[in-house]
Amino acid sequence: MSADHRTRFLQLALDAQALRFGQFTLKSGRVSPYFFNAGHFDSGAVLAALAGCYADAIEAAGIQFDLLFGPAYKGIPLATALACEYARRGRDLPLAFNRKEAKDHGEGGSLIGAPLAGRRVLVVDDVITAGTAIREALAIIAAGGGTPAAIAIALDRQERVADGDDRSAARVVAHEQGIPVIAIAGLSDLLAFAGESATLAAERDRLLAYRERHGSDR
Ligand code: OMP
Repeated sequence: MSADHRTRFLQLALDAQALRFGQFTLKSGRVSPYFFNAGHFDSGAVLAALAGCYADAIEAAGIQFDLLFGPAYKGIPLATALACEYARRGRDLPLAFNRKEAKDHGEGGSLIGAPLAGRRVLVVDDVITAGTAIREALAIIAAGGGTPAAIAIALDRQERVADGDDRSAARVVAHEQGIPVIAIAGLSDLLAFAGESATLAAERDRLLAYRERHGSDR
């Protein structure tokens, strides 16, 4: 039996240097002791292993959906790898993504791939901090006539949606949209993982201090 998808994912992210420790200024302006960059899942074997982690997390959540959507740019290879993983597991799912640039010739429009209309859409993205990127993706799906079924992300940073509001961004998005947010792992899993690793003791302390300041367990 292979390890739990959380542990497999965190080890994979560290090995691929998709998960790094240091000092990083986030889109929100918060200064974080860690950063998750899904662009470092940059080979076929690594993406295939990552897709296995997404599929396990999604299966454990037991949700119903019939199309995979990868928001540009980072979500595109993630949703594509996941579609291949589902095909390997015996389920051939339609796949769609968007382009960021407007196009006025050729096939036109900002949506590429299978039509969204009338389908229950699983959004596949990398990370949620304050929820801004995922809200943009949901608006694109609604404009395409799809119905969001759930959001699958690799990492939930489990941060407060705003200073002074204790709720987590993922929880607020889930509540607003009435759909689940499924994460392969969250900051709490990263803390547990770091707690079992002698080499990550100092990082764990910095993660704990960051969670104290910006984290949410609601
Ligand atoms: P929100 O839009 O605030 O949810 O943040 C998600 C986006 O932040 C991602 O799509 C990235 O552009 C970026 N980001 C990361 O990729 N990794 C992190 O660990 C943190 C962030 C971030 O800036 O918050």
